Amino acid sequence: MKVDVLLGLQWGDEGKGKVVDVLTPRYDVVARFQGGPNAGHTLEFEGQKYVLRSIPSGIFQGDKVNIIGNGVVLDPALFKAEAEALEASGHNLKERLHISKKAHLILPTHRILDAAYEAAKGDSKVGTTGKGIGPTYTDKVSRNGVRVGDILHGFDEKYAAAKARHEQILKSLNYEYDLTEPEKAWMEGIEYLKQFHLVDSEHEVNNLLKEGKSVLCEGAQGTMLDIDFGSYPFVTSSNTVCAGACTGLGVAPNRIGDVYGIFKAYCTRVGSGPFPTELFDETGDKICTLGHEFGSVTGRKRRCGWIDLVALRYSIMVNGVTKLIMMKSDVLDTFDTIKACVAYRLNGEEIDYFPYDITEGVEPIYAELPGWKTDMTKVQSEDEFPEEFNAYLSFLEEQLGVEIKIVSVGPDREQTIERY
Ligand code: 2SA
Ligand code: MG
Repeated sequence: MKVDVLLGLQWGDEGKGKVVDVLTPRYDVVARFQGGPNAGHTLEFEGQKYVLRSIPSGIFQGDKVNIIGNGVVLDPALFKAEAEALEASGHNLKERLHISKKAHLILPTHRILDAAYEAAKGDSKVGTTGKGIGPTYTDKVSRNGVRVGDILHGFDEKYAAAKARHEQILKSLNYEYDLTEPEKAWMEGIEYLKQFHLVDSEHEVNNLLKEGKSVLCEGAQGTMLDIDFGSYPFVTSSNTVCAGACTGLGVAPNRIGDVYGIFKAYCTRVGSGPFPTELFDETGDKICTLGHEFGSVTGRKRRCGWIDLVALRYSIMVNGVTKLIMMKSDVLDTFDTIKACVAYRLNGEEIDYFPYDITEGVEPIYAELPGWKTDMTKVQSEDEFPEEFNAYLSFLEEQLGVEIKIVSVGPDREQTIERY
């Protein structure tokens, strides 16, 4: 069996939570491979809204195995809060959620370090989610991390050593903090975590594949936030691209099957960093309002702009996307004209590829398409698509070179149309 991967192709918040929830019934296993509580996957069904941060979206379907892979960073306190809320709404987690012993723990001091580093950056802040993501991955790579498996053996010493190191750094930064409450909640989280199946997830995933089980990997954030290929340094600290599923879960590259690439019919970004198609006018505000573009983790207003096909082509390339999924096209239902950035003008020269640096001198070149002016939220099948909407889809497919297989026309599970 193959492992399919679902990824965001823009700067996160493409609507992965919803799609994963639509796709999960087709898989036996759903796994997360990178990121941590900086993700916030919103799912809406039967009138209820849920936000998942660290737990895979397969948790809502009774019979799935859900895996938190080694590439994920886990905050036990936030995990406990998230898991208990799900348990309270009737979802049994303890049997169905398996956590890699190799996943790294976000310590209370990692969160404080995240804030301290941001404060020290002044005007060049990354605008992180403040969840301690960067410092935790830093410790992982510098071989100082504390892993989930450590809670079963020699934990106290490892924790104390890491904490002491962090406190030294915080002291040198003259950063004031109070660890009492966060540490108490965190230790409760550690005890709670012990009730779960802590596993060698690379063995588990490969054994499940051998048994003929199908696996869906659920990416968090987006390709443009990838530590290697994103708009560095305004990125997150993990590999959000498809290859991250291999390293973050222990599946070999030749095991990868379909790569689903999700994008919004427009573009958003939270936090700092370049965004060539960003709109600072009424159109941008209109997209923000109609699209409810506020972060699910920090509540921050998202920056909005037109779709950027130069960046999308780049994302499709580095991920090897085989199927595209377009989200939130209904947000554009009332627009007379819809713009799509097809090339950049970089220092006076027209380019159609994604350049090394997009911080300065990049100007979008737009194609304009007529809007469909139809309430798409009621549409139930592809046959009902207005002519202009079909023309928009064909235009995107031609520009991107991959077929758009799923179109979402509203927040509910039901408002998802498959194309053949
Ligand atoms: P961090 O906290 O170190 O990862 O922040 C670094 C940058 O990455 C951005 N970032 C995000 N941007 C958009 N969405 C994010 N999470 C989604 C959400 C979930 C998703 O909040 O709904 O789509 O997976 C996310 N996480 C990190 C952040 O703004 C910084 O620019
Ligand atoms: Mg989101």
